[in-house]
Amino acid sequence: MEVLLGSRRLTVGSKQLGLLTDSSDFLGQNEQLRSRMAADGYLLLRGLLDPGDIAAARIHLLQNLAANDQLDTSVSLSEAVIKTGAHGAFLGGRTDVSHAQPVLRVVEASELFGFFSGFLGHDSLTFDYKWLRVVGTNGFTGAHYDIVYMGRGTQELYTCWIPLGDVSYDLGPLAVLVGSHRLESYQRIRDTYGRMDVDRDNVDGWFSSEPLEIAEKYGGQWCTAEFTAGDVIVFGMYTMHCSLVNTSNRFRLSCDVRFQRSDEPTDERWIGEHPIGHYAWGKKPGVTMNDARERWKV
Ligand SMILES: O=C(O)CCC(=O)C(=O)O
Repeated sequence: MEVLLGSRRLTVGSKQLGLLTDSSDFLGQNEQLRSRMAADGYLLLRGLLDPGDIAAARIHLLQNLAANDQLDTSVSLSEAVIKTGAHGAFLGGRTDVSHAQPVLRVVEASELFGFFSGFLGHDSLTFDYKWLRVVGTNGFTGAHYDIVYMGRGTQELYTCWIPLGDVSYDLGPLAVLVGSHRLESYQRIRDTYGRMDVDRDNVDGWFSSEPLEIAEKYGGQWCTAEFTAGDVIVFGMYTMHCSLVNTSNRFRLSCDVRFQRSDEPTDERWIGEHPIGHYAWGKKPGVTMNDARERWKV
């Protein structure tokens, strides 16, 4: 299967783009899950969530997109075919859409709290802000560490990426740069880019929009997978990740959420009735990542 990673056309299952390892068999075995996370930087957990709940959240979102004239309604709504001229949207926040009951039932599912409480060895909490994404044709996310967006609380914070429906390769699933969180060759990136805060520093958030460039220079392997409704992938703040390019004519729907121990400090931007979010980032001309990387020598 050929896919697009940035501008590079790659074969899934190759040296440049491997397959994610499924850790679902370890569910309930928290020591094993922690070792796997320490080694790989991520956990792919298939079937953690109820596919029926995912379907209900998906329909809710699709109805909203249809009402906003974003979908080709000559085909079944469930296909999420993009209306000519319509684009993707970032529907993140604590909004009527992200906090509608069917969506909340997925992104704050008891299975997620149960998983994280076991994995973290303590009651868990989740940020009120939800990163709900509707990704259109040619849309993708560049390679980055999440710490640059949400690093003001505990560093023992985890992202959980939840596809709202099946995500085949052509829809642009998540990809992870295995090794980027622990290899010595990434130390300087962790010590420079990894200490950045986009609101404080007003630098681009993506380390690169050409993910392969990073692996070629610093090592590790990009890995991805097709996702089925109910699957999730969990990863830490220093795991470089991105998405493949959506090369289809359908929207890719997903939501990424954050979990941590409830007794650790939280990043105030993402908590509360009206999370303030990125209050400064991008509000005035900032530093490009190219300039920042030149300065950091990475
Ligand atoms: O869904 C995407 O395209 C990107 C998701 C992401 O960057 C994240 O989950 O942290």
